[in-house]
Amino acid sequence: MRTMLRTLLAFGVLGIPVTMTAQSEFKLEAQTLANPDNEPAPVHPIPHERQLKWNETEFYAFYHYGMNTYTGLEWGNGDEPESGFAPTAAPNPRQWLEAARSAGMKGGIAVVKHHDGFCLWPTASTSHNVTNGGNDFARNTNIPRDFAEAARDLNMKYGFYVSPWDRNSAHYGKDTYVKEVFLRQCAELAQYGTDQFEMWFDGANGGSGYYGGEGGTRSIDASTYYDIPNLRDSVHKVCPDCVMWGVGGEARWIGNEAGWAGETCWSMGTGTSGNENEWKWNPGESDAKATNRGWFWHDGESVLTAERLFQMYLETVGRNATLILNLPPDRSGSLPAATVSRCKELGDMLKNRLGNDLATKATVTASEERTAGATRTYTASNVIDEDKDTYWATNDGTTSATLTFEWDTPQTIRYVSMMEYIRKGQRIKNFKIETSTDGSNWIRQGGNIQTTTIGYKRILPVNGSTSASYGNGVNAKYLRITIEDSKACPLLHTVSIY
Ligand code: FUL
Repeated sequence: MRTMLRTLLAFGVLGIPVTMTAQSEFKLEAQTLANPDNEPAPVHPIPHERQLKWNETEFYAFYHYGMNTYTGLEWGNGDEPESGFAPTAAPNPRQWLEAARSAGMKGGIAVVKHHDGFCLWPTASTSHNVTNGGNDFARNTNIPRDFAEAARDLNMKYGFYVSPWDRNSAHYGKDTYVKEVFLRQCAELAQYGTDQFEMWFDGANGGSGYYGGEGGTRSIDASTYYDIPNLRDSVHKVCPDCVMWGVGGEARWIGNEAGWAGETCWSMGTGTSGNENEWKWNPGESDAKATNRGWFWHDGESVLTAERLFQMYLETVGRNATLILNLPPDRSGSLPAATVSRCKELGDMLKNRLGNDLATKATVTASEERTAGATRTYTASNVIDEDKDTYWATNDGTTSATLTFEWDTPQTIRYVSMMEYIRKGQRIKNFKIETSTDGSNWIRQGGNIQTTTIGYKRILPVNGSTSASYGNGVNAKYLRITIEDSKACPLLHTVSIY
């Protein structure tokens, strides 16, 4: 561990600038004149490999736990005595992650330092940490260590939320904070596992605080203050798959904390809808609460219904964003029983509603299939072969086309899920979905929902509502997806029908 830390510090996390190559790179693909596989050219920007892997995590948990759990605050001022952190039992990150897994989540991000500056691991960067906590459970707490171990054991993804804003530190607002406190903390956290998938840096930056007793208000310019290019490159050298969220510049905030993305949602640009013309790959993540009070646990709070959480899922994961759903541990350091059972209920609902893929039982045809290459085909059936690396494509120049699914017997259909092969850029700009019982009369489905973008994943409820309950579904022997407009030939790797 010592050696790793030395290595990390040596390559720049403590201030030696390194080159700014880490985020959403221009990836120059080897252009061979021959192109023996007849692969379509990418439409830039394209995601970095780590952004692709991050997208595949889709749905994961957020755990806000720390000093605020014991004070009842949402934003501690930074002057809370360390003795106030006093879990009534040993904090149990494994229990947190097991609940998430039962909800169908693939990982989680644990808050290990919030704006109050209290660190949930024994750090050398400040005395405001667990080792000075109020009881033995506190003093033995090491959330990054236990969280990473549990995640690995459960085969889940994991990462940490470390607040750049620190209302406790006397250094905040000065250069010394970045070099001696913040970057050092990130370097320490990187030691807890090179397989982290995301580091979370919230956008709350500067304001009033304790600041080592001096008090007052300190403000910074987040775009320059935190030495982000250095931090990003340094973390990537140790944790190559770790997406730096928010100020880190590799994935974006979806623009609200209510669990929805725009019906149109590009993986470029900012906010709920993104922007199809932006140069940088910047996919959306939606952070939302599963409970009805704050991010941290509060006495008397309740958990949202499984129906409401399912709606959030459809409006985020189903709209080309990821969903990070907050599950707050209580004062015992575990999730309350009500949260655990709601997670299971949600997981069962997801399995029941989005678990039995009817597309795999259909015959699929396309209006056009790209000419095969030496080792690749682009047939319609690639969208149901359960292989994300094979895809259906049209020839260059064809930007509208249809994919038709036909079953031997009529099916009851409620949701259609589509995934673009975004490795070559997000392309589709307009599509529609229709069903038919006879193959000649077609009814457009999806109500008034905008059917513009698809991206990493798009799930369209055929009844046009993400909030209405499950419903009776639509009876169909045929389902047709028409790509009406695309930046270049459309590429779909998977279509699922439920
Ligand atoms: C925000 C913070 O200010 C909130 O307390 C919370 O952690 C949320 C997820 O991010 O920026």
